[in-house]
Amino acid sequence: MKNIRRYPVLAVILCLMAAPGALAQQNADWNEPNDRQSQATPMPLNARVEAFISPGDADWYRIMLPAQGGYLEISTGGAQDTLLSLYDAKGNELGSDDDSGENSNALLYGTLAGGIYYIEVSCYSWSSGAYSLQILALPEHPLLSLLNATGYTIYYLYVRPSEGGGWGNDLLGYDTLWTGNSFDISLNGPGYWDLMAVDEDNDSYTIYGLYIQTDSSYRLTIGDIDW
Ligand SMILES: [Ca+2]
Ligand SMILES: [Ca+2]
Ligand SMILES: [Ca+2]
Repeated sequence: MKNIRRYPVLAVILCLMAAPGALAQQNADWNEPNDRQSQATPMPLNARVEAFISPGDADWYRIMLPAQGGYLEISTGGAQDTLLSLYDAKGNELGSDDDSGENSNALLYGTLAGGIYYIEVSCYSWSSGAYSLQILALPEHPLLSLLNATGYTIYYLYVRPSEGGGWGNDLLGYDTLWTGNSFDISLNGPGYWDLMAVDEDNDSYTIYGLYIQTDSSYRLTIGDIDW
């Protein structure tokens, strides 16, 4: 009898401990029902939504790109192992990703024409949990403003994508970049970029893996010199 009496007390305590978390998780996805393209939640650009996913769940979102199109970066965040797929207005899959983002998060990016697109978030693991979805519209040609703070005149300047490829042509051409002056480099898309400068003494300065999303600046100092 003593044991039987204890169970209800124990059960009540367990419920009190478990219920707030479970309720908060179930209520976390205000976008449901959104399991199909026709139920997709409209989402503005440059926005972030917090939602909840379980195995078997699919969360659809709808975005609209202005007529001129643009460069989009779509990513998930949080501890869940998510998958991302992108579809055009007719439902053709344009791309999908599993783990290119942070940890097990998904990341899709690229230049898209104007129009309506659909994003599907699904779950790769057997656990349920919260995630965030972020949609960033980025400039197709972000400007990197390089300030020469080395104390020396720069004669040659090169840029290349960090993922590979040659340095290409000297961006300065017949010009030189005096110390204290800036030079704007138009990059061929957001992403990781390497930069190399050569000064009047033929000393070089190389910066690897600058992550440029939007117009940015970099201050090149003597500390960047290659030894
Ligand atoms: Ca959901
Ligand atoms: Ca859903
Ligand atoms: Ca993943």
